[in-house]
Amino acid sequence: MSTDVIRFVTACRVCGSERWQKVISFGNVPLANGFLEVADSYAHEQAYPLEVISCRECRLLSLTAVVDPHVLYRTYSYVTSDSETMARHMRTVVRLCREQAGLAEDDLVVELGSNTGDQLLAFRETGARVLGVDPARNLAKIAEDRGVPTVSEYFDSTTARAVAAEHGRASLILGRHVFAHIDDVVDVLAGVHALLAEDGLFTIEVPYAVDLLDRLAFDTIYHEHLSYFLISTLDTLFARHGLRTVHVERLTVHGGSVLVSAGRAEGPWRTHERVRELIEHERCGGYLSDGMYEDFAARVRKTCDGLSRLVRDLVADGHRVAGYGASAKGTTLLNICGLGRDELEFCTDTTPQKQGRVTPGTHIPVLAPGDVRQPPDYYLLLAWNYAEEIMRKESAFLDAGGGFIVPVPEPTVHTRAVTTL
Ligand code: DWN
Ligand code: ZN
Repeated sequence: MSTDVIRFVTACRVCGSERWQKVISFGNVPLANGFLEVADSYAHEQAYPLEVISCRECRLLSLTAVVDPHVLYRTYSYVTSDSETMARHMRTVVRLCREQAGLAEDDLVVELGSNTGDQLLAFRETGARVLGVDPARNLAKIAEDRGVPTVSEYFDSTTARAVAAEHGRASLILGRHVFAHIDDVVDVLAGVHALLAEDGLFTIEVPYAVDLLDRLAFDTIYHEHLSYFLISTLDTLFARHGLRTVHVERLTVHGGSVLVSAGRAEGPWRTHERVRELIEHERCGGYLSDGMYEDFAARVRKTCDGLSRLVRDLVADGHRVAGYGASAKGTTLLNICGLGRDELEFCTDTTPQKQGRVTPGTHIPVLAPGDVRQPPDYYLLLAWNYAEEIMRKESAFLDAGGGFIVPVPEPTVHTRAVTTL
């Protein structure tokens, strides 16, 4: 482990408390998107502590180790999925944001972590002016080539001031699955204040900690995801920094997410009833107490053991198993469940940036779907968040007797004939 690129968390990034509950430790795990070129030896591959703690004051779930964002994001292999599910979701986000922020023609929409620009292209179709901000130079270049102006920087208060000076104030600042990746959230919120119009909205989509806990989506824990938020935690954060939580929508993407909007505290906004309802649900449902997190850790261990056993038994019985979707969460799942090349022949993935490489830590070859000569007997669905779409697309595989192993919340095998637990 190279320690010069990690920082260990002491004070909570939301409330400053140092009263932590230890939740779970997965040991040292490589970076979720650290796909490697094929080599004779991977001895130089780095792995970093992957350990979750919960703040006893504000119930932020946080990793203990923060990996330097330059290591994580300057070249990035995750490209926003071009799946039907995601295309539909992006249209939903446009609709919700337009309704909530009351966007008018020509209003400025700035997206943090804009990736290859798909979400902003969907906004532009509705007449908005758009600007992306993304530190990944390889992806910002693709976005620019597609006509989406993109500043290839981290979004912080300095970048925000520069953007405001050049483009004016934004009516909507959007960050889909990026806020949970940020360590210095205080500086980002200072940037929001510098860039947001007086009556604008700051809208983030983050994995919802309630879904993580309820659905046991523990494989979404990896070094990119520094924070796992409850609405009450976000509300605390926003209130401390002059923002008011206005709307919240629960969404099914990425295993359960929330789209949360905040406006300036002194602005025209009032808090929607659903925000209060969810905060109350979190309080009454035990999400603010130690027991919830102790129980989570025990359930994770049980699912991991069950999955390892299931896959190993299938292989021992002579079945061929491969991974479907070399997702970031697949890296966590395979590494912590101890599933590698002895169990999985290959992983198939549609992302050109991952194909021809091997998976982090487990070194399983990643193949383009078209390069799979002989489908396995079972696919371990590492992109389980697209289960419905993938099983529909792969109906020929199912018709031929193939099966999908869905790993969470507990391992299940789906075949044409039966679904078994
Ligand atoms: O926050 C993050 C989330 C939003 O996205 C990131 N830090 C990284 C990334 O996580 P992920 O890699 O787990 O996301 P996905 O979108 O669940 O990844 C799915 C993977 O599966 C992609 O590599 C594409 C691939 N895929 C495929 O091969 N065939 C996906 C579909 C739908 C398919 O049909
Ligand atoms: Zn806290």
